[in-house]
Amino acid sequence: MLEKKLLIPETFSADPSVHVFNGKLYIYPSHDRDVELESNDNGDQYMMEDYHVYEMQDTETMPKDCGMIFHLKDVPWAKEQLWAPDCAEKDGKYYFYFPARDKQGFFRIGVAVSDNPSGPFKVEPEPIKGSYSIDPCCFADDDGNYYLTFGGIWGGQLDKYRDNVYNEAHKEPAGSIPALGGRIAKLKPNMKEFAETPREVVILDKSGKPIEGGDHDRRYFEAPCQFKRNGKYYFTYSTGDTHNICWATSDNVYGPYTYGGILLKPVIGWTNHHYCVEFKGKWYLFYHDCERSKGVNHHRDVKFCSLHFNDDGSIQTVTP
Ligand code: FUB
Repeated sequence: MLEKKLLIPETFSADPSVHVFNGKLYIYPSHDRDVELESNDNGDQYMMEDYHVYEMQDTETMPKDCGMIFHLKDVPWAKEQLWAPDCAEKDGKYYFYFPARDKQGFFRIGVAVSDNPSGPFKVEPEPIKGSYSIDPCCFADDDGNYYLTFGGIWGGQLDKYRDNVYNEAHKEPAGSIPALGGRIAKLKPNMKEFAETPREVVILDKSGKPIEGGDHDRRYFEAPCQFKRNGKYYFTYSTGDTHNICWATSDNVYGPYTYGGILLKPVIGWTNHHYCVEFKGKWYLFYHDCERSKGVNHHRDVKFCSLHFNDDGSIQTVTP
């Protein structure tokens, strides 16, 4: 059984996004570098320089490294920090979304395109116009529309934005002020541009009030994942400094989403990042931890385990 085992022992890997393409699982993780770097709250230790893609025949067979997707030097607009990516398929083409700091130090989201889930991918010369912050997740709705959700506070810079405009003076809301939400924008049919101005993904508590900025156990921090099950939209995310992965649901892709509970409790290491995927009728949770590196935050390893839903659609909490 590979559940909760090291999947990519030859290197460090993090931030898995996972898709079923052509009947196989494809893992698109970040590639943590085996170098010594000092950790801080800005995430300066996450100095990743390339991406690899991994193909997994089934949940019993170790993934195969299909090679490098691209290197930082292949991205003309990017300066550093290739953080959590995602990939989506449309009409036989594969679109790989990734964040990086541009030459001015602002996170933007780029796209690379391939005819094959394992590449080779060709990087678009410019980031997506109007994109900012980190952690893109591309959700394919069953009506043929695709949406990009994204955003992360602190090192990911989302707390500096209001109404999609950057201002250095802005801070993460505190106390009873509503927390910031992730962002969502429908993609144009070309999958390389936003079809609309990004909107905020509001998360409400069960009484219908927005989750407060001071509620660090439940407020949105980073790492969005969106999926649909039995007609319900799920929005799952990390709470950052309290290290939970939480889940929320809505009848509308844009939200508001109602907070449901904790999906994954804190793992070893600061960051908690995940992806929920259905494969051959069963649901799986891919995540990372720093068990092997004994808590070195930028030496993470991708793992997975089964994910269980209750009859009412609620998710059973996973304890790593
Ligand atoms: O890997 C760098 C950053 O750490 C990701 O973008 C976040 O989600 C967190 O896992």
